[in-house]
Formats: sequence, structure tokens, C-alpha cells
Amino acid sequence: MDDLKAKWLEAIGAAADESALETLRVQAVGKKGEISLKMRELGRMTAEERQVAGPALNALKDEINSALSARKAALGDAALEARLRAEWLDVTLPGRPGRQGSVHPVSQVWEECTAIFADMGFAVAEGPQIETDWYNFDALNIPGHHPARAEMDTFYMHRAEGDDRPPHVLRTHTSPVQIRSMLDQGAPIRIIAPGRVYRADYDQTHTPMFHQIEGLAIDRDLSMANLKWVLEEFFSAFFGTKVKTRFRASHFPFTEPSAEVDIQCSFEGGMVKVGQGDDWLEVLGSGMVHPKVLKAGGIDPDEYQGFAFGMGIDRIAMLKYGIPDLRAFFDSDLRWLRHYGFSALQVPTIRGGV
Ligand code: 2NM
Repeated sequence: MDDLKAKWLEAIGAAADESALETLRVQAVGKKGEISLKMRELGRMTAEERQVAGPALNALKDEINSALSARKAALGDAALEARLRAEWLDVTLPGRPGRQGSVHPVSQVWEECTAIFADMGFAVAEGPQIETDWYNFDALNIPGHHPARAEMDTFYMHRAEGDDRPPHVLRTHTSPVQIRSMLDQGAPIRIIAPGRVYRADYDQTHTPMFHQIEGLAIDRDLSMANLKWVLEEFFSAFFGTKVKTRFRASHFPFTEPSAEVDIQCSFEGGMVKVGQGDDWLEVLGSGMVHPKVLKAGGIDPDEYQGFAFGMGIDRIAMLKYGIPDLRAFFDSDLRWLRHYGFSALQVPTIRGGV
């Protein structure tokens, strides 16, 4: 019995893996295993022999079974240990960041402008980019013979033969939005209209699609003085330094009087510095809304008057960030965009929570 015990316990202790262990179990305590066969021999023993051999065999079977379980647990632990050693992972390594997108510099400047005007009480108005020629031209007192209405400057929508709807154009400015606002809400008005506009032009400072922001304020007694204040506030906030403006008499069909507005700057080593020096840079067109335009917008020019202005978002973005070629904005060169782009986290929220 002791030999038997020693033989099996040693074999079990030396089993290399679970399948070897299972073979041993079958050979020792399986139905036809050595211990089971020995138990069958009990029947042929005398009662005295049985009384000694029976409990001893049962005890041996129990011992072998516990040795099998113990070895099985040990093998399981060892396998787990081996896996843990082989499959370790350094969770303290810094992650590899995915590329984070950024806000296009034009969108950034668009939002900045919107925020500054919002602080001064201007609401944002929007309208369609495809307009009838009435909203884009006639309502703005731009006569039929005006060069802007020539196909060379304006994108006209294709019309099928027999289509007798009024001609549609890609809006050449956001002024039609102001006409729509006048007709929709009436006076008083204080809005800005930022958006995409289209003109058939392409060189270092012109792209066929560009961005404009126009403003319109109408009330009973607004004047050019209010206009000048609004614009100086705007430019000073936008460039982060006090910026003087210079108004030069000009002409637009939709304003009377009209003024082109320059901002104070200096030119140093090919760079423009805004807000200092005694040079001037033209950045904006403006004026008092023409009575005919007010009438087209359903507003009585004897009761109300107001100012309007328009400027290029892309142009002031070029100025602020020293970008020499407008076309780079729309080339979609990711390296360029990463250089001038702004992390989404850096984009200022619109101040005042608008
Ligand atoms: C400019 C220059 C001057 C302007 C006029 C209007 C409207 F619809 F109220 F008449 N909106 N924008 C305007 C005036 C735009 O852009 C250079």
C-alpha cells in the first residue's frame, strides 16, 4: 500500500500539464484504474483482511484525489503566472494621441467678429446663398447697367429654356440678408450678416468664394457718428489694441453718404502693424442706408434711418495673422491649416454667452 501511494503521489507531483494529470487520474482512480481494480479484489478477501485493506484503500483513493486536485490547482496557478509574465502591459506609457482637428482660421475670425458685435447688441442674421437678382441687386439700388450685374463678375444660375422664373445668382454680398431682415422684422434693426459670398475673381487677393460680414443698424436717429463708434470699438476689440479709423468719402449704390474706412497701421519690414503709426489700410465700406433701399425693405425713410457696413472676413484674417495669399485659405493643405489652425479648445466662446 505504501509503495502504491508513493508511486502515484510521485507521478502526480511530476505531471507536467493538465492532460498528463488526466491520464494519471484515469490510470489510478478511473473505473478501470489500479486503485479501482484493487478495490474489486476486496470481495475475495477474508473479513479480517477486508477490515484492514478496505479503509486503507479508501484513504489512499482520497489521498490520490486530493493530490490530483492540488496538482491541478498548482498547474493552473503556474499557467496563469506564465501568462501574466508573457502578456504584461505597461499602463504607465503615455498614450499615442490621435490627431486633433482644428478650427479653420476663417471660421475662427468669423466667430470672433460675431462675438464682438454680439457684445454691442447685434444679432446674427442669415439668408440663402442663391438669391434672386431682385434681392441681390434691385433692392439694393444697383441698376441693371451696373458692372456688378455683368456675367463677368457675378455667377448666374443656369436656367433651362422656357424657365420664366426671375434670374438667380450666387449672392455677391450678404446685403440681401439685410433686405430680408428689413422685410421680415421691420425697424428698429441691429444685425450682422456673416456668410459666404461669390464673385468671378481669382488672384492673390481674390477667390471666387469668400466671406463677408455686413452690419445694419436702423433706428429713428442713428448717424455716421454711431457708425464710427461701432467700427472703432470693433477694430480695437478685434486687434486687441486701440485702432483709429479714417473715413474717406466714397460711393456705393446702397448708401448715401458712403465712406470707405481705413484703419491706422504701420508697415515695418513687409509686415503690417495695426493700431500704430501713421499709415492707413482700407478694410471696409460703409454709409447711411439709401432711402430707396429702406423703401425696398418696407421701411419708411421719413421715420427711420441707419448705417450699414461690409468687410471681408478673410481679408481681416490675413491682416491679423500675416497671411500673404488669400488662396491658401481654401487650398485645404493640412500642414498649412495645422500651422494657422486653432485647437478646438482654444476657440473663444462667444462672449456674454450668446
Ligand atoms: C458695404 C458697404 C456699404 C451694406 C448696405 C446694406 C443694406 F442692405 F443695408 F443696404 N448692407 N450692407 C453695405 C454698405 C455694404 O460693403 C462694402
